[in-house]
Amino acid sequence: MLALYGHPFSSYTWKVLIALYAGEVDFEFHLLDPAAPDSEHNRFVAANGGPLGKFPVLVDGDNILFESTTIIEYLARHKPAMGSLLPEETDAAIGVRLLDRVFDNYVMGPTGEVIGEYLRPEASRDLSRCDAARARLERSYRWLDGWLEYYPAAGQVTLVECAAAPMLHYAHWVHPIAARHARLSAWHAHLEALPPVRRCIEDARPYRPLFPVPMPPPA
Ligand SMILES: N[C@@H](CCC(=O)N[C@@H](CS)C(=O)NCC(=O)O)C(=O)O
Repeated sequence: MLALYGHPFSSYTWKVLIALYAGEVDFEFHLLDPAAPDSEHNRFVAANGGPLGKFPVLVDGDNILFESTTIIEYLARHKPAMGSLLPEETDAAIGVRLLDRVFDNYVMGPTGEVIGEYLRPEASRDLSRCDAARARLERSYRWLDGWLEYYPAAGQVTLVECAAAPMLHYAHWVHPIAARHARLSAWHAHLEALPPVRRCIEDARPYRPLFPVPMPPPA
């Protein structure tokens, strides 16, 4: 059976969970404990999560993979129920990979910068870095709103939705998606209502007090 090491509050863990839930594939979830670096699960990730011991990590028999995008590509190619996560056709697959990069780099990137700043001791925070990161997020929102004019917004779950849902979820907490981005607002609501995403949101709810940025998260 597949095994996934991760944490229910982690955006990149969600990304893979959404793929697994959408494909209705059986797997074991190995919960990491941020407070117990010496636990068996944490040590496994430290040893197998790449140079920096990051999660999620997927285990499929002898294959151990890290990097959420690579994990999803692997699942799409090796698990028949999950083939639709990545189109077979070359150019369609390139388009999906491009958007995956946009969500990781230009949505989660600045979101992580804001979160990272608030994780510093208050005396050493530089809130001007948060303003700059939020300005970059705003540019990403504007770009995505334009892109959505051409995207089948209510289509099936692919790598695009797996990346978009968690990254927009947390981005919206640090810099709310304004109503003027009408297509992005509507798509964000659509993503949050998808059953695999709903499940991640509910499973993460108990961990919300860990979120360091002082903004009441929307429901
Ligand atoms: N590019 C990686 C990013 C993974 C990542 O940043 N994971 C975070 C949790 S969301 C993590 O491992 N944090 C703990 C750490 O950095 O030590 C991916 O796509 O899987």
